[in-house]
Amino acid sequence: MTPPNKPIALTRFLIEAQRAGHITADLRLLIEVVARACKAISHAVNRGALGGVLGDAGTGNIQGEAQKKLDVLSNEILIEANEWGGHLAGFASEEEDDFVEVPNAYPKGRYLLLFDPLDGSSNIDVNISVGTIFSVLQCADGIDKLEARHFLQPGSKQVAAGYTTYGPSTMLVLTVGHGTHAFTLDRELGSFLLTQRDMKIPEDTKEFAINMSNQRHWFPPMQKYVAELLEGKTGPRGKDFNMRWVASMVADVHRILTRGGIFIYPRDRREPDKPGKLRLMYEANPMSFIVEQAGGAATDGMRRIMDIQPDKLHQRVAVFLGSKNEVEVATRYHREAGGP
Ligand code: AHM
Ligand code: MG
Repeated sequence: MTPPNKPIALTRFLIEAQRAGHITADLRLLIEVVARACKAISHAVNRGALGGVLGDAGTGNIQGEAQKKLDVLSNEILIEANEWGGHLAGFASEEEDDFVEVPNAYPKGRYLLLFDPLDGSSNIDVNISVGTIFSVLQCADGIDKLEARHFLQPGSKQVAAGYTTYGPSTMLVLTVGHGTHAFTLDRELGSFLLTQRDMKIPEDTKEFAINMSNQRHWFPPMQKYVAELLEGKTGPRGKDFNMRWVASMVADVHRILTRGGIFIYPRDRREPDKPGKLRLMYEANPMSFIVEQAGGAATDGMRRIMDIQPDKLHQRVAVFLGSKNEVEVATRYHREAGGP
């Protein structure tokens, strides 16, 4: 028997989850392979300038964003690691125009893997934390030809979600629908060790995360909500709020999982046809699953994010997530105003 204080490895955690009936053997393999790919990405991120991986790739993605060399490399690492295992029917990535099929040379499986290979990549060149976000869905049975519509499932259908943060230490945070758990990469052993079981987000908070430079573009309910936070103790909220914004969603969400807070990327007036900046399938859904499993909440200001029926792979969404009571307050302001 392992002594109670000795952290267990991800492999053992997953085998126990399989024995408990929480995951299938294929899903276990899938998560292990994703974790292995994240170790390779962590290595590349860590090497930084020494690995010649900093800077722009000179290409753009379908959303018109410039790709960093590490965006492209991380995307390749995730696809190459997962395509041959036989557990996947296909991938969808923030860095790919369309979904990616498993090559015919390999057997096909029942899962769909969606990811943002390197989120917050504008932070790479300044040596600030970045991360990988992933989501796993099940593919409908009996499909001859994989199509984009097979991926278009609400977040409530996710069977697993996680992120890896490449910060002072590399951590993997994972849910398979039975709590949210954190693993820290032991570089000497080369394995992720369970360092926090059942993370719990405090229900109340005095900390918010938003890019304040966009304030002039916000709609009235956002203006009102944040103005009241800033009024502090003498304002209607009756307490002083602190603000943090890393501009790396994984880092901001990790802080919120650790000590509470609310993360907001609202819809604004800049691009009226796009509801917010963040992507539903690669960012908002997996983070919402992780946050809800830790006792937090996630909405788009009006609805629970995981109830949204996607109509496009690269769909964007407004995001309010974190401490349950604070997300409720922000959501109430939007509902009372009738949107957006
Ligand atoms: P990316 O996927 O292109 O890196 O964009 C997502 C990132 C999030 O990690 C972060 O919360 C947000 O963009 C920051 O946006 P901004 O620079 O507008 O503050
Ligand atoms: Mg991203």
